[in-house]
Amino acid sequence: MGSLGAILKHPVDIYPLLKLKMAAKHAEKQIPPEPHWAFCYSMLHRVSRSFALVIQQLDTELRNAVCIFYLVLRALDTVEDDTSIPTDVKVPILIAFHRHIYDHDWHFSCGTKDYKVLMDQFHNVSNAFLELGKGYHEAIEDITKRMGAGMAKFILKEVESIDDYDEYCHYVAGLVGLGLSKLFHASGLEDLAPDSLSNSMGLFLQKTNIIRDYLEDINEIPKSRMFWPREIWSKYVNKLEDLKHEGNSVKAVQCLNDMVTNALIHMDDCLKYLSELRDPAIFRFCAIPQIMAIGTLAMCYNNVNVFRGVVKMRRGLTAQVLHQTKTMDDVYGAFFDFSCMLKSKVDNSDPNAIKTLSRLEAAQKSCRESGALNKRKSYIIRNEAKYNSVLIVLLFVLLSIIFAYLSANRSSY
Ligand code: IN0
Repeated sequence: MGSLGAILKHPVDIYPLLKLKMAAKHAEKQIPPEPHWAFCYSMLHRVSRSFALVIQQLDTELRNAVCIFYLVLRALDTVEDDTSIPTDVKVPILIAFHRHIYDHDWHFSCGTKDYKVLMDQFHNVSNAFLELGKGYHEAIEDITKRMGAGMAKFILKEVESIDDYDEYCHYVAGLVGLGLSKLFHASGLEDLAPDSLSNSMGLFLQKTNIIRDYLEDINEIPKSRMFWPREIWSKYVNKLEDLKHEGNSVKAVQCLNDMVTNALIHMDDCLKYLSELRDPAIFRFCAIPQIMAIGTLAMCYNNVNVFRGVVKMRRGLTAQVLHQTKTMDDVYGAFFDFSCMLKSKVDNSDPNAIKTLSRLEAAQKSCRESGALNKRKSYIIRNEAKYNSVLIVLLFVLLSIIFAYLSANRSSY
């Protein structure tokens, strides 16, 4: 549930963590009885944890389509990620993946742990896919085809320029945005969002993952995976792996801050996309990962630990985001708070300080102009202060009681 130390430091996490635990228990009980659907939903819970809970709240028909889309993409990703598959085997699989999903018994063994199970028993995913409606089939097939081709292109090519970086992120995440917008539209619950906004939603998430996962990707065995664009890192070091060496900490953090500043470009499009959603469950499904992303960027910015281990939002904060994100006002509040946190970490001597601050200020302006900030109660960072003062008062009362008790005992001797 989260370590005791973290809970004592952040007592505000206790209630959301308990609620999260209960929601997870409830979701586990809702697994459908048909074996192929049971496989898909239990797989979803195993590979995406908290995100699965948000998918679970979607309208049934759309939920099934999103669950299958998610698993198809995870499977495609497992093939792309498995550095032990030779290129001449991997490329044809990626290119033909959109056809494999129509095949009742296609499977290809690769990946590890849960992903290996997903790949070995992929026939369950195909069987469930075949039961979806035509509109969903078209959207999933089209995106899988374009993503597989894009991934194949980048197996043979490195991410050199910032344009390459945007193109790679488009294939692996921007297209997910386009696909989801098509699924929402096919469900009849939303208008079709403009492709450029859907793309930005994916880019913001994927760039955050690429920044956060630097060390994991560079240390990948048998071969490093490199997604940071040379156009950015070559300003600071000669080789991407040099960023993890302790002697290069100052340059490494400047490079990291440059990467975060690049990701911030997408904030405004994300706010626009979210503000145009109508269905409350779709809204939550889309908003929660975006808030997690800006929260993660705020943790990573100016933080040398990105090059030493894993920098993540604590579980309690994730639980808070899951339970407190209901309306667009909550999103403006969270984006505003995390932008404040980021702004307070910007050092004027950083080479990109002016650019970073202007991007953050632009996002804060949108949040302010929405009018949501004045009427909101309090969110994440402010809450913490409120609960901490309650805790200090409680501690003070407890100490006074102990003191009074000890004084009374002493006078009786
Ligand atoms: C996602 C996205 C996602 C959700 C909602 C709207 C989106 C719009 C555009 C693009 C992507 C959108 O969200 C998930 C979130 C997730 O999986 N979180 C993990 C945590 C983690 O760190 O991995 C969890 O365990 O909760 C996401 O990251 N991706 C994703 C994949 C498929 C679908 Cl259908 C939706 C992956 C990625 C690469 C960012 C697109």
